[in-house]
Amino acid sequence: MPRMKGAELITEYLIKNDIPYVFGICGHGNVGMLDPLYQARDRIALISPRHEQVAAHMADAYFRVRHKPVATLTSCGPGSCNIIMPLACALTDSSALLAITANVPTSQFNRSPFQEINRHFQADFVNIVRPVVKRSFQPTRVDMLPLALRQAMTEMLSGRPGPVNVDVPFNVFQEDDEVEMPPPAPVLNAHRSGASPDDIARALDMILVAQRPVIFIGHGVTLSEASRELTEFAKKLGIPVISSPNGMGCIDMTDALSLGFIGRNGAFPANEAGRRADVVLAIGARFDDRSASSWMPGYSWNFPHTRLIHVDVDPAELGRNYPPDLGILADARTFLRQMLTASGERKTKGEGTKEWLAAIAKWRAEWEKFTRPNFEAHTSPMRPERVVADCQAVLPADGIICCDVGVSHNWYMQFWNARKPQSMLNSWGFSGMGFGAAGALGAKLAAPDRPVVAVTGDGCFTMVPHVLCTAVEYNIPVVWVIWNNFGWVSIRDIQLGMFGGREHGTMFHQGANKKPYNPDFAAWAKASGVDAITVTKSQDFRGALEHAVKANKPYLLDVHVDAEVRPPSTGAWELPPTPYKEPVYGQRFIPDAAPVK
Ligand SMILES: Cc1ncc(C[n+]2csc(CCOP(=O)(O)OP(=O)(O)O)c2C)c(N)n1
Ligand SMILES: [Mg+2]
Repeated sequence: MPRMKGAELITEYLIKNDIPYVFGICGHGNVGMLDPLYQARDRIALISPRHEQVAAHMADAYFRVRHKPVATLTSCGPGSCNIIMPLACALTDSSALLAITANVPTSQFNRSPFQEINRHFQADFVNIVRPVVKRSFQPTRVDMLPLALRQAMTEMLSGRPGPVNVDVPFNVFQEDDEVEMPPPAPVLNAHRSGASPDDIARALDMILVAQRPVIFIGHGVTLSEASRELTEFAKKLGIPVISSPNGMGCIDMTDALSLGFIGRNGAFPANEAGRRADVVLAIGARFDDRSASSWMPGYSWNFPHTRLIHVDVDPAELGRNYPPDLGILADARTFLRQMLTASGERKTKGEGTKEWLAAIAKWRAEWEKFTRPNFEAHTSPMRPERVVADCQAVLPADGIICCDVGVSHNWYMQFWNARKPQSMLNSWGFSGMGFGAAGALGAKLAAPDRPVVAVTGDGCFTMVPHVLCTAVEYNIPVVWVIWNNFGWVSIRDIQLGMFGGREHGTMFHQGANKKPYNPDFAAWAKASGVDAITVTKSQDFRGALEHAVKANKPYLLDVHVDAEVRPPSTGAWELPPTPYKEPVYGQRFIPDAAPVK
């Protein structure tokens, strides 16, 4: 057995698992890891952003685009505490990353050395991080590393993927021992579970007798790389598809069978179809409040009136919100393949879903008529729809859009047509501000040949403005579109709707007379070495974005967007105990959109 330092073993194991990057920030706790990374710099690159939050968002986005993980490296104490929020984003959206954190030397455990947290237990980072990772490991000797590393990598990618933590005391990086390099861990989707033949037969029975079937897809379909099978199955049986944000693009959203997103600011045809469906086949989707109109019956869905077939790899999701009529614990792609095979052996009913699809086409036409005119509107500041439309026109089908949090995200949910899987990134479960602006860097490293555009609010961007430095230092050519509306406008609108139109603490102001304030983002970018353009009117945006994408270098567009235009509401969102009133904000669309009882 070779004699190796702990840090050398970790480095070699990352390389053995084809991990090309470590995103991390130094500290005294992890300096022992930097030298082996230096020695191996031709095989694994260290990228060092200016905030640990950015490192973890980058790793998260990298995985979402490539379905291969990278590692983060943070020091003991505050450095590692800075990744709690992005780890929560990754966990709640089932994204894998290996978070290597440093800790104090084992010989100093419980003596309160510099940066130890030990109120309840020695070197207690694992309890800080515990709720936001799938698993945490704390090997305290070099000979514990091989097992911990193999188990950590395996845990991260098996079943429902997620972030995993390996917490390494200072001395474990430095000490050496005779250790065997463990075998590489299985890659994502190495083990796929299927449904039982009985369940496939029952699911098919339910779908074939349905008059108004709907498929609802989530991140599980993206993660299992089931886009082809999903599209084939939907087309074969003529079933429309509703997408939750991280399922977007699994069916080309310009396809007539794609209804878009559902929920408060979903697309009207999706909410209409969802609440009128007689059978819903949900695959790798979890019916969170925002895609289920806070579970109020009749707005987006109508369970138990509607029958539900729910397929997921995670048993915790089956029946979390709606007890399924048929719950199936299976991998999405395997299930769809089984359904395709089984449906080939069955006769589909004559008329299929023709009538249902005709009703949906009518809703789509109404929705288009209501929304489309604004997609071409010439205004200053810009109308939100126009920003979405021009992005759509400029980005190629395989371009990647990395969304941040806020009003801009609501508009992209409602109107973005993702053409391919893994091309529309959203912090959905946790909505961590900064995910879009920072994640874009990781997305670009995962797909260097595809354009990557981050759409980020002025508030979100101001939380992580140092992404500019990282893009310059490592020459990562992403484009930031700053959706500049001079405030935390998504929250302002909730505040205005709930509290008598009073605004407090939700807009950016300067001075006693409340002059709108923001930094000059373009000047800020230029000071960091990033080219930038300020766009104040709609006529200028498309050309500016085309130019920025073509430039193939880091670029920032400060786009002034009208804060007074709100996304139309086609579903609902309730925040108990405040009784739901329509609309809390935005305009409720369509006269006959009353809930279906
Ligand atoms: C880290 C973090 N802090 C606070 C929030 C709560 N929050 C959600 S949206 C939002 C405002 C976002 O502002 P901005 O980026 O300007 O987007 P806008 O809504 O104005 O389009 C806030 C504060 C959050 N989701 N994440
Ligand atoms: Mg804003």
